[in-house]
Amino acid sequence: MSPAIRRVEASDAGHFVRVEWEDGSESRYPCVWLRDNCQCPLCFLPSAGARRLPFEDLDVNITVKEVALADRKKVSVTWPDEHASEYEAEWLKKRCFSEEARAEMQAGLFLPERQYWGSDLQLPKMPFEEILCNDESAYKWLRTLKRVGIVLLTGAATRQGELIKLGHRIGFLRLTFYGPTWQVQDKADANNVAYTTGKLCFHTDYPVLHHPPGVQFLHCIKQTAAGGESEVVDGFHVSNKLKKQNPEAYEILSSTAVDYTDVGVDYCDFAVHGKQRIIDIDSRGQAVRINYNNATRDAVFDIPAEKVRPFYAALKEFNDLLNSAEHKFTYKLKPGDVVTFDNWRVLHGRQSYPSGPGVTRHLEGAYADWDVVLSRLRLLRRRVLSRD
Ligand code: OGA
Ligand code: NM2
Ligand code: ZN
Ligand code: ZN
Repeated sequence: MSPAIRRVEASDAGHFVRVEWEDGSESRYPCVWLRDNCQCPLCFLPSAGARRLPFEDLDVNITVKEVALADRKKVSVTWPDEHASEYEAEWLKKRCFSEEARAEMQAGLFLPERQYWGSDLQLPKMPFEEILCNDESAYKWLRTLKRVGIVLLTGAATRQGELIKLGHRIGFLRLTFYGPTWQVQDKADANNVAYTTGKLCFHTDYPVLHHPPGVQFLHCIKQTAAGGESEVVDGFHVSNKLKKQNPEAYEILSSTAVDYTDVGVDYCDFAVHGKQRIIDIDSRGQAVRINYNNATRDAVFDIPAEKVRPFYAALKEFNDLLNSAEHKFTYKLKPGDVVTFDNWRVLHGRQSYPSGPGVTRHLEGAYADWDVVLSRLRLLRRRVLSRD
């Protein structure tokens, strides 16, 4: 149901258009924004859903000449140069500048809701096959992945290539220097600590990249009898705890740029260097990405010597909280399991396992970007919700 308009008028010396809705509420639209977002074919290309109007042609001090209401569903504006614009009621309503309306729109676009967890995690599980062929299941998968940060898919085949199917399901995978997909197994002259039988302490993958992969998939093809258990921890939940318990440590970790390095050969040769804050925060101080891999943290450290020990002390506090029994969740992947998780939020690790003759444990891994995953989520939501 589109909302009806009761009245429109120019206000603030023609710098705003005021819309009074049928329910008595009102919205105020700045004229520069209205002119910028004229929907006429000269100013807007509907087939691309994009603006044609060059910024150079926009008068940032523009005022309306005339504003009128057409059958309570359309606002028409005439500008001083006689250019005419029309705006649908529903289009305007969605773009209302009130704090509540903006919060609602942003929540719908970016799904910021978080369900924090600790050792009590009820690991969400769904059949692999189902999310490939059923839109509702795929939608639920991605919603849960965003809200909880981890979903286990079960019943995949125990051979390579299953993650390529997941890639096609969302759109495409993220290529990195380790290849389109990569094989986690014990390798001679390993180019990464992940490719040994050693323990992997809690980490996020690839903080050396300035845009680390948002989502990670790990498909268990073969699992060792002894060892090799997986561990996960909610990095956002632990960050909140750290902020409360030790604001100084939180301040250090959320402000110090840490150098990361990764040099070697895999998909092609690489010499990657990057800088990241271990706890990345938004303008309100909330953690939005964890960038922490102790293995690739560089010996090069671009801070004054006096600040080094306080930094290590802060990291120790964070690392201890990550590893506390209260926060970490332990499980063991079975062949055919695919764990999918938010690599910006969830830190993961694995127990060591005995090095065997031959390959005793084999995971195939792949990355995706949150932009791609959220894009698929929005399209699935539209399809699923318009069905009933
Ligand atoms: C990795 C990793 C987990 C595992 O390859 O980065 O975290 O269980 N692997 O081997
Ligand atoms: N692998 C698993 O940051 C990292 O080096 C994570 C990446 C090798 C693709 C490991
Ligand atoms: Zn126009
Ligand atoms: Zn990893």
